[in-house]
Amino acid sequence: MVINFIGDIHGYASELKRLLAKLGYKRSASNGWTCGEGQLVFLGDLIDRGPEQKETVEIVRELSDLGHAICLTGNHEFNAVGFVTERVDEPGKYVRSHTDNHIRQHQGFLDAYANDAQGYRETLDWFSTLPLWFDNGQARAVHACWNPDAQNDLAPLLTETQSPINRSFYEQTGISGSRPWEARETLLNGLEARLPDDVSFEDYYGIKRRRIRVNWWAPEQATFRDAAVIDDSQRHIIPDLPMPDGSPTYEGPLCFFGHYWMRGIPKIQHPQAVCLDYSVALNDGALCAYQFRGEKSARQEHLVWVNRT
Ligand SMILES: [Mn+2]
Repeated sequence: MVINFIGDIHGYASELKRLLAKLGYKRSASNGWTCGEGQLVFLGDLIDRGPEQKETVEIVRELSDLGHAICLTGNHEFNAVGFVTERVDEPGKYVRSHTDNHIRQHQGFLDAYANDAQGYRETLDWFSTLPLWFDNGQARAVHACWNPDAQNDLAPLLTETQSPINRSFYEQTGISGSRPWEARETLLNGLEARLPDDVSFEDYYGIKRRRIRVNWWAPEQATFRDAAVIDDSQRHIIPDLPMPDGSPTYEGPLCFFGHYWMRGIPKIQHPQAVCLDYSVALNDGALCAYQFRGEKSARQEHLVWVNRT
């Protein structure tokens, strides 16, 4: 059994086609898809940022419809649906608010479907069915964070295959501060921890922060500084204070995730938890996959990637 897990694409369809070709998947106009070994699992974030968002969606959707692929939802697919889903707690507002910043982040996607209202509707309908995580007993995947508590909290809103039962998933997880909202944030945007009262730091952009993104997979992180997901060049700005509840460590079957904008040459950082997001939307980024063949620990030689062109 082979499962090819594929990281965040963000509208870079050319890189996706090159990566798929490396994995043995190629499409010709006359014969359709020639497929590689096994199955594909996309880790979400197909859209926003890149120049070929519609084509990216079309490729992944076609492979899914043919039964070759499963596509998980990322925070960007959730937000695309949330952008047109009215809030039940504040009618007239949307689950993904229409701030200038949110519109700017999403404009490329809206533009891609500007002359295709039907395609836009069908794409959002498809996004709204995408599962939140994958687990076949030997390997697991989620967009940002594997978290059983959050998964239990969302279970009433999901089918047996972890897809939203209907739009109520988007409504309930769109109620700010609710348990479903927190759970969905954890799975799709990652785990965060609040710094002690009165403690804050200024991030790279000079914005005052009271929370850090927690590295939920690495073992033995005693302090906020150790546990923060941040480039090592910036790590010194995080307070070096103990985390009162300790930090989580991932144990279990091999788990694949994206979301975290890793930089540099793709590498296995933890034997059980593998990030496949290597920032293809940046000039020096890469689109990365992992070929899982049933092994218990991740192997560097199973990583496959293409660099941005
Ligand atoms: Mn993401």
